[in-house]
Amino acid sequence: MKISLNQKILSRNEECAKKNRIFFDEHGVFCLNVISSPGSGKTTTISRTIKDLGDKIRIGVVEGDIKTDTDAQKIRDAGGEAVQIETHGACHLSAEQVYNALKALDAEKMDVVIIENVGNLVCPSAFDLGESKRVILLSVPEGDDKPIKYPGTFAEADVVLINKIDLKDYIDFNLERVLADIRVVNPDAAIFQVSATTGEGMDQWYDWLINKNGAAQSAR
Ligand SMILES: Nc1nc2c(ncn2[C@@H]2O[C@H](COP(=O)(O)OP(=O)(O)O)[C@@H](O)[C@H]2O)c(=O)[nH]1
Ligand SMILES: [Mg+2]
Repeated sequence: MKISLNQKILSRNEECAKKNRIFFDEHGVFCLNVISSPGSGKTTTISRTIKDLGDKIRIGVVEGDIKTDTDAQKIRDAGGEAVQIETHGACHLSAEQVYNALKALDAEKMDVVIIENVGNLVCPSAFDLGESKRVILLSVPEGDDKPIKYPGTFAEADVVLINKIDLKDYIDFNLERVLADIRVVNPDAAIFQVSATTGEGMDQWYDWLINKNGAAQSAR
């Protein structure tokens, strides 16, 4: 019974993800689904990206959280447009929630829509939101064992941002191991070492975003 209910939920989600993908294609919107543990730096990375690229590309943000609109407020403080989805306990966003949020965001006016998923390294990876590309964040203080503990999540990434790289000399974090472990499950993902607070490495991420923007929306 449990398996068939899960299948129904996932196939309903898949239908709505298709609608989102059509919306993105029709409006020329490049959409990113950003997934990570709580606190690894999603909101900080998105805010800095908006501050640094806001005059080149129009970026809208869909924020997913179990409770509060604090992240949407931070995006607005950074000069971006944001709509908050409160999931009231659900550990991931669904394609339908994103579909409804896109209307509130005026997404057809955007070049890029960034979805900050609910902080969780497991559940969000099972739910296609219709995104063009998927970004997984891993921050240095979380530990270097995350790619081998959550291989399915890392396998689905188009980009892995290793954030809080400014802390690597203060924490027991084997960067070589992390890079090798990601490569085992995902030989093709672009991997960038960044610090969303100091700005280190962010230019490579921006180059990727600007070059991919508008291209291959239906790649997933
Ligand atoms: N040292 C350092 N701290 C960071 C960095 N990025 C984010 N933080 C801090 O990590 C905490 C959580 O960041 P936040 O963006 O809210 O994470 P989220 O829960 O993934 O959205 C905040 O206190 C940020 O200031 C970074 O690159 N380096
Ligand atoms: Mg956040």
